[in-house]
Amino acid sequence: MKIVLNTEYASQNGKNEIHLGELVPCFENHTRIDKIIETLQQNDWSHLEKPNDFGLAPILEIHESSYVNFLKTIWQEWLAEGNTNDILPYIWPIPGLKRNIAHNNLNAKIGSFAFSNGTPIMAGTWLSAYTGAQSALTAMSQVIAGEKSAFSLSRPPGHHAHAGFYGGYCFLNNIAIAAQFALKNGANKVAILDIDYHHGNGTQDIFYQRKDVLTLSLHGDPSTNFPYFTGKIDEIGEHDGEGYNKNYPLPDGTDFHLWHNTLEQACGEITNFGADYLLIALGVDTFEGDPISNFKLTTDDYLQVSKTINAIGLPTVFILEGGYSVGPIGKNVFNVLSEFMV
Ligand code: Q9C
Ligand code: ZN
Repeated sequence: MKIVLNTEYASQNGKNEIHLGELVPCFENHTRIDKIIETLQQNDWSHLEKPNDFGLAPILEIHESSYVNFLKTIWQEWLAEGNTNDILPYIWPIPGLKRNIAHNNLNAKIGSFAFSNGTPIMAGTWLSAYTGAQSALTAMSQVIAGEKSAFSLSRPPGHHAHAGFYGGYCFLNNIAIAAQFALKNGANKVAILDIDYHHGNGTQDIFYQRKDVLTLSLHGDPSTNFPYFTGKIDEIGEHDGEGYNKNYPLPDGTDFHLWHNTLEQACGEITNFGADYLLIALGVDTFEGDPISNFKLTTDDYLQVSKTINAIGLPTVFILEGGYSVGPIGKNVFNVLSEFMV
């Protein structure tokens, strides 16, 4: 397998988010990747590829240009008004308020491009997110070129990002960008399997009306978990995409037995679909020690996850998403990749 490192992974360096009514240090921080790199090195895997630059075009295949422009320019606009702290949205034009995304006030504009408040923007955000998308594209291109598997080792994550707004620690939907790139480069169908603890709302929405991308997500039931407003079982896609989105919400406290049975169901769907490539939104926030989640998977359980995904037999791209228990994150990720690490 090839592992591509987002060389700008530390440039996103937010200070705080609100957690249970309190300002706390961001859970999604660079120590996550530091730890994964350390574990890879301890296991004699020190060769990390650098991302190639595919430019903006593959990003604009997925994201609205007004939104990309916002991400590129908002920090300079914020500085120009004399601000120095991270940008956090605090007002949103939800139904009932008049929606005007062309608003000139920065706070109004920021809320128009965001859906949640825990995702700070600072000087390095655009470079970090852009290079992360390039890492995903580089991993995808390796697999298109014949590698059996590749891993984009990157933060910030991507699966919560929609075509036109950010949130849930995500700015650019890396896995959607990579999937679309595969379709533009010869693939007829791709499957996206999201095993992060949280529903992949951005990915679902981006491909909701399409039948060339099967989107599947296993996650904490949105009745009690972020992102709350999406991820239910009756969200099955629409128009051409009807039947090509499947959600597997699981109850709080889910253990490996139930989680893995569900994973096998999802793998069956992928096999029936007949994809050319499989893309995995790899979050290890399903780990029993995760500070913001409550599933019960253990470090050893991820070895079996690797076997089950490998048994599908498709060329596979892994894209890092969440996982906030920093101590064990390296081993947890390493174990998911283990069957592919040849
Ligand atoms: N303030 C990913 O795992 N809310 N995103 C958490 C604590 C946001 C998770 C509540 C969770 C987003 C990629
Ligand atoms: Zn997550």
